[in-house]
Amino acid sequence: MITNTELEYKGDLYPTKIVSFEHEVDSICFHTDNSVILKVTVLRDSLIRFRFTTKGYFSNDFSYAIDKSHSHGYNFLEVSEVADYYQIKTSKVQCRIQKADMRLSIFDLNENVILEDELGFHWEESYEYGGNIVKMSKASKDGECFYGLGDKATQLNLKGKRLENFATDQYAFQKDQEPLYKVVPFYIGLQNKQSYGIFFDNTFRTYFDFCHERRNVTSYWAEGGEMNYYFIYGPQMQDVVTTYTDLTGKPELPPLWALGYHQCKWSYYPESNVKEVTAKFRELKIPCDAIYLDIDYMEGFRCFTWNKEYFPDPKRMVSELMEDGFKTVVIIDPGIKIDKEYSVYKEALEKDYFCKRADGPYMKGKVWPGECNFPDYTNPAVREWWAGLFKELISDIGVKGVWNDMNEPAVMEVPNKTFPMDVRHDYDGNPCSHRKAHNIYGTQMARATYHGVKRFAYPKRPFIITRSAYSGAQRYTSSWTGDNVATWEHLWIANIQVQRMSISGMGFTGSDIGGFAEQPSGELYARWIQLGVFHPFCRTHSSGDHGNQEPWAFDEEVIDITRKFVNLRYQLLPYLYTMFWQYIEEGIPMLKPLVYYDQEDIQTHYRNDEFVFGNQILVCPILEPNALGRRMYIPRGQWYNYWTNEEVKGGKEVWVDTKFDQIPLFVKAGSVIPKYPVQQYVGELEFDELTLEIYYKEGKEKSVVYEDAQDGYDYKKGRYSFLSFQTTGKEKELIIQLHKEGKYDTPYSKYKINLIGLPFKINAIEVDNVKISFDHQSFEDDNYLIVDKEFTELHIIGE
Ligand code: MIG
Repeated sequence: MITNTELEYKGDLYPTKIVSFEHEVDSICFHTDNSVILKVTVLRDSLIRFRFTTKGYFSNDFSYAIDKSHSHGYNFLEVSEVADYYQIKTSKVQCRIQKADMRLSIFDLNENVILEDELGFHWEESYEYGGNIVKMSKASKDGECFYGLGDKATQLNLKGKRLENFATDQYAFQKDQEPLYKVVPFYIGLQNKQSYGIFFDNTFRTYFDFCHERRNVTSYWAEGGEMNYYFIYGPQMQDVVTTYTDLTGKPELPPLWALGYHQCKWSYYPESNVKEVTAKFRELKIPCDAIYLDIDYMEGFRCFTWNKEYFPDPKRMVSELMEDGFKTVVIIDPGIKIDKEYSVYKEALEKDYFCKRADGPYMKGKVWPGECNFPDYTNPAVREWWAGLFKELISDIGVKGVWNDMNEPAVMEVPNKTFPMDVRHDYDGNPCSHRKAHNIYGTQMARATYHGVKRFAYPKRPFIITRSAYSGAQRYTSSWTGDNVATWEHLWIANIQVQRMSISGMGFTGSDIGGFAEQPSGELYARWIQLGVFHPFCRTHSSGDHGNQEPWAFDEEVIDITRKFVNLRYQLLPYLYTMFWQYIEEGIPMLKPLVYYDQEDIQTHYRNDEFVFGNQILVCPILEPNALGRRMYIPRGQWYNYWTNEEVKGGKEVWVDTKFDQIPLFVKAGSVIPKYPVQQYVGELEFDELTLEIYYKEGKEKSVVYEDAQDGYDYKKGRYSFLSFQTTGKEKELIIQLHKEGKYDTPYSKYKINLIGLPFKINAIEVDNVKISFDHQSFEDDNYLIVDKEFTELHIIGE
């Protein structure tokens, strides 16, 4: 294990002087005297890969994280040589590699340093395991800030922190606890208002030190494998994140119901209990789309079996739930019970699909079912077999989603909580030990699960959720933040974790609302649901050890608050779906931390609590008991208080009054916010109007709305509806121009338009240059207009 002295370690080795180089198409290789090779590959003008070997040759180039369909190709590439260094120039950056020591530095085209090696690449030979402990250090200036790295339970800006990436089942984790469930070795640096990113694609245990050990040094290292990293140039953080997300991949659209509210507990059983819970949601009129079955639905925790005493006829139950709008999601763990009578075990044994120890025996570990063997999901044949196991659950029984847990992988009653490190893995034909495969194990399980569920759910879309993940897992699965605790501090943590996941490419994430361990007060639960409805994945879950955590476990007031906020989420579904579409199309994070939203404004660099939901709604949770409001920062621009419609100018810290049934919410001036009516589940109602809430702004603003059939794959053939609204506000008029694309005809025929913040009294309204009859009185009373959806220009004219 590497300790704090990593940078001072005397036995560290360094590249010596460069003796030759060769340039082939997009790659340039530099060779040193002591057999180090640096291969620089220009993938895009703003995306450069650096790969080092100390052996004199490179091993097979293989990564689970990189999406094979990522965009590459550059506009400009020039390699040149001067006395002291080589220079690689693209249309965005120039990279200089010093001849004497292979240290490199990257500049923008105006000669501003973006990132520069301190010691640069160095390594320590690992006598214990073979190979190297590979290390990198970069110089860091005062004022530089750092973001990213996935699920870390610490402040958003990572400056001053040292973090560890080793997927771990971290029950009831604490603030600042390391390591956690997920591994995203990607960070964003922000220096001088310029952003860049580093993705260190190495699945061994990795560490990142952001000016913790030494004030002006940032370093990262791994216990094995290659020093292999990607440099991403911004200078906008937006561009860094979209480039990273493009490189590691984007998901397909989830079914719209997956963006509804989900209810979970460990565990709902027997069937009558499941039905009681679902019926109560309908009775109390709290919308809900999914109900979860945790491990007790199985026969002795054997995956792909049912406890027939609790669930005598799963197919009937699942279809009855479905009739009432509930999709059933079931848990599937990686541990397969060692049991000669159990078909899944027998088959895997016969086919030799379980992980083995270095000397041959199958890896054995205790989890819920008792002693288990574990499929090697890094073997493509095993993944294919695993996918096939979902046939009955999905095709026959009608389960709609699968929840993968314990896939760090977690093992009970052993000090390291996981597999022994000598366990062997196929690693898609690159055999290795668990040291290399550990961090990727959960992702490969979720990947196999995804392919199975997708195959059998077709032509509907699959839904998968995982606890462990490595970069790129977003292509297959959503995720949650694991076993949190019902405390106010954990509400703060959840808010940051989900924002951080969002800018780390894995946006479809949420926390266990209310907390998994322990019991929240009604107040804490209410504050958590008020935040949770603004998280891409929205599920209440609890361990069930301390009583119930359904909304009705709390008093009337909390039930009403829950209903109010879940209703709001269901109204905002078209808005949420649109941001999901921007995520899958362009890699744009669904939640935008303030620093991402406006990096030029240094006030945002250390903010944690506020974030922008989608593009136009500013959310700030209440994170303390007994609050009558809170202080918060409103980013630059014009905003409206969602509750009062009062206008506020941003760029300052303000106090916002709120009642218990509110949190600070602001809408960006000029926005067109689409809303559906409240439904108890997605698709419950047919409706003829799309509500548009239009917030007046002097000047222009653009808003978009994406819709499709809400499930299935027709959207990939162009059957979607994409509306872009351009609003232009003037002193005495408001113009709304609408442009449509796509072949999907939305089922409604009208817009119900709500005009907010008009600074003038309406005199006349024109739709495509034709005056429409307009009843002042009814507008004053109800405050909305009904307009046929086919318009292209709506003109509101003041008196
Ligand atoms: O060892 O399946 O994080 O959500 O309810 C505990 C039981 C196993 C941990 C998961 C949690 C789930 C629980 N699981």
